[in-house]
Amino acid sequence: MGIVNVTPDSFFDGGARLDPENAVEAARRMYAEGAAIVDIGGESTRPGAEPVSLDEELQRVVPVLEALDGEVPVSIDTAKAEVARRALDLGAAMVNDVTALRGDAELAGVVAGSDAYLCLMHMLGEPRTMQDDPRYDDVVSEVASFLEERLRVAVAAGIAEERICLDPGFGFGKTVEHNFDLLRRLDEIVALGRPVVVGISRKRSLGRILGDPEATTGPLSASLAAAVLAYERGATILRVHDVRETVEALTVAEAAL
Ligand code: 7PJ
Repeated sequence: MGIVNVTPDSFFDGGARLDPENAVEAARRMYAEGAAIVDIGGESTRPGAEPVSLDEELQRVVPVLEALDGEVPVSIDTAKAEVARRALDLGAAMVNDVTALRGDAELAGVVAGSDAYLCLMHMLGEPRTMQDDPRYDDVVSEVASFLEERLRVAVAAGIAEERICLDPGFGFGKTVEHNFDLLRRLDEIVALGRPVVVGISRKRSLGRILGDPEATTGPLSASLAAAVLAYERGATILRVHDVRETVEALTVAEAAL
């Protein structure tokens, strides 16, 4: 899954893709490089980010989806029912909701009324404050219980279980240690029985484990190591910025699995 942020404040590309043409070009390139799907998002969820209005989010993503016109399989990264509705009308195949259906009471119905896939992600707190001293007794079992509960909620709302994938939410209310506990014990998330999405690409925990306590991003090399480990431990979808390199790394990993 290639990442296309249509935001002015992405932690990784600094918002270089706010121009719809840049976003469209990035989506096409990622697809050509081997991404199965591209995740298009108009709301930044990086640590400290403020929410964006519905109008603003629609203005960011709708022109990109219109221009792609079904050319590339798309996941819409949103927690808003109206954004999801518009994106699904424009051909999106998946809804990636970092709130796991806790953000907008109408989102479950929109997904249930479509044939879209849904990604449910774990987050402790909300983006504005989630990195302020997150605490768990056992991060892996708490994330697993949360995802199990959100899966039940989604199925009860009429979304077919076969269309749902789960994501432990690396960096969303987690310390470096929490993130590495989740990667080490990813099998416990995989054991929930649904495809697991891992989004660790370029995240700050990677830069911090390399020795920079102030890092706000991580290098490609570290992202590839994490992707290969996650894949080997059972992840199905890797959400990444560097599609070509990740496809190469995973192709090598697959050949030896
Ligand atoms: C994730 C996400 C993630 C899912 C972001 C970034 C930060 N969606 N959206 N999983 N991270 N499902 O682009 O790295 O880890 S925003």
